[in-house]
Amino acid sequence: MRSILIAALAALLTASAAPAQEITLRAVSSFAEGTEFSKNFERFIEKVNADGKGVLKINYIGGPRAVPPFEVGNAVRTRVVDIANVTGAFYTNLMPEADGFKLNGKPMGEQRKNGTWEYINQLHNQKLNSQYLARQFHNVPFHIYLNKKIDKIDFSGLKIRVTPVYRDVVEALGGTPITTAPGEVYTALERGVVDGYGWPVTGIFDLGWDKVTKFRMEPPFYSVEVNVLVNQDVWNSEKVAAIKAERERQAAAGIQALDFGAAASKAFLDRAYEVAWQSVIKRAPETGPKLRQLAGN
Ligand code: 173
Repeated sequence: MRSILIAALAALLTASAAPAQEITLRAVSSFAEGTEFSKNFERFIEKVNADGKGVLKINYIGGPRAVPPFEVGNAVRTRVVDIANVTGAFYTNLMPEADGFKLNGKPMGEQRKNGTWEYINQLHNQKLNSQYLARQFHNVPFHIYLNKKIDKIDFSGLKIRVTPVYRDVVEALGGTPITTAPGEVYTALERGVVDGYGWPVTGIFDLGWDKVTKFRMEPPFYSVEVNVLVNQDVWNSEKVAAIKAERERQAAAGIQALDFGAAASKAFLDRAYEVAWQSVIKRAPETGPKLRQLAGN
């Protein structure tokens, strides 16, 4: 994940040499501020804001008080926010298959190599109008935590707080699933509205759940996934901004643009493609025509 974040940052910083206007992006997390599953994201924002001074500023609106967790996916889709820290389990309404990400525990390096990242990125492009910038948390499993002792793995008669992550398995083992956002877990436990809950192995102390939890059922299962998503229009416009900044930098360095107008420009481009394709096809008559056909010009 680190390398892609740095690459993204570097791309954004390309614009830094020009006195371009500072870009401000709005960010939210689907998890409470300062807690386990927001911390990485918050560190990323701090780093971008430190390194990107004058170029790019991420305005961190905050956690679920800003946007309810189950609405964060839609907020990034519609550009209500520009960047979001959110688990796939919270946007299964828009992308049912997001529920499958927890079942892939391979390291991200491998997921990038074997095409998983690319496929999941395409799904985000299509269904969430967003770029799948990074998946965080490798090797962090989930557990079912309980306040009633069970003597075998059977949830009959138990009401268990779930998200889509745990719903199927809780139901399959006889439990009654009750879906809540993380922010409602403490009260639900305190009032006995639920007898247990699903949550990762890490993070229960952040919101004081240790005070209302008696048992952690073994074994751990699945793999936590929390994603950094960037609205696709924002992602694309960063490239436009970087190009604009470079042109401004050249102008500031005294390099003048020689523009001959629309007709001459079009004639030049047609010629440039035609002669280059002819040259390629002459040297590679077997493969060149196919390349040209695929390029569509
Ligand atoms: O709220 C949840 O229990 C949940 O689905 C989740 C997913 C990833 C990280 C932390 C919690």
